Amino acid sequence: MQSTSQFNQAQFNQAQSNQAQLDHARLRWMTLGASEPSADDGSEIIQGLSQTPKTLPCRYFYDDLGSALFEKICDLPEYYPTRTEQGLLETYAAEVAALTGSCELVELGSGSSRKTRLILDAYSQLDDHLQYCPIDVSAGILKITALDLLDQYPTLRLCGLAGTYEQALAKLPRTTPKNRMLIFLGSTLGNLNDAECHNFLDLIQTALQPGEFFLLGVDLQKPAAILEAAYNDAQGVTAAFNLNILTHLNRRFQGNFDLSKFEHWAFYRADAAAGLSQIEMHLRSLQAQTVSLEALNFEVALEAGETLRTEISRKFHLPTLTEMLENHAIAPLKTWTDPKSWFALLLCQRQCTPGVDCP
Ligand code: AVI
Repeated sequence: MQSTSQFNQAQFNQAQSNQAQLDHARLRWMTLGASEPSADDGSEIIQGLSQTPKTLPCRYFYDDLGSALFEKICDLPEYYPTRTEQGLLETYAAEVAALTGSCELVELGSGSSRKTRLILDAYSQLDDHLQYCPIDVSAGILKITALDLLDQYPTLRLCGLAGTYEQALAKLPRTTPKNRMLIFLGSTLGNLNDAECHNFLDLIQTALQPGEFFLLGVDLQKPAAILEAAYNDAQGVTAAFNLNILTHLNRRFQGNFDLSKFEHWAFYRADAAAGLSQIEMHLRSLQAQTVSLEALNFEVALEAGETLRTEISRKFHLPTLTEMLENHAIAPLKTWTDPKSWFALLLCQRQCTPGVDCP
């Protein structure tokens, strides 16, 4: 997922009114891709709804309400990933910093700054002039985080990049001779399919020089009952989050999805032969219906019981993940897991590629 992170409407409004403060002396700001064709032109939606099985891009979860619902999910008793990763960072962030030494920190999908602060605190011990570059598609959210962090860390220099990972990684300025560390937490890697994952790791490989670092948080394979509970919480927050994608599409593309005609469905698909180990979230059509998205001049017919897949959330097997990273010249230096081995934090280092960036 391209995280739009976890903020509510009030914080978003505050960010808008904080616009004037953006000329802060320690802040550099870049809005990327304003002149490029929008990734939000609806073509991916038409494509997803025209294929079998039908799919929707999971980034449409994250309008303001979706982001607030995701924040709630992170605190649910059944949703263990956020608190488990946070525990790993509380315990090991200082060790990560000691292993890499002082670095320029670049966070992809900067998300809630709760986890970021643990990393900044650890690197502040090594460096009086920390440089932190958060990247997020939501400029409003990024501004809130930026101004908040600049307040809290009096010597921090911050470089906010509002845009997609692709845009930001391609244009990331080198402003310091320090090593770079790219940070990608929350197991958002799991929301990418194989091809997307491959493209994403290509970008990481290109954005790092040999010897530089990649800090990655991933959710691991575990019994189906634990996984399915995490995506079918008792309070129904995940169901509301899933259904909200339809509200977002209705607003964004003048659609007429009727939420009462869909139900949330999440299950774990483990198929060793197909190399699949993933939670799938779907919306099941409760009756035969035709839905239109007027702004896209598009109609889709759904059968009773047919589903729209809204998200995959892959659950990783560490040796397989290591192989995939190594295929992109990114080698894990050290991996930490929690006592139940539910979640992993990997500190990786960019290797040189013979013939490309080393002899
Ligand atoms: C953002 N992403 C890593 C979450 C996940 O677990 O795949 C999104 C989510 N979907 C349902 N609950 C949480």
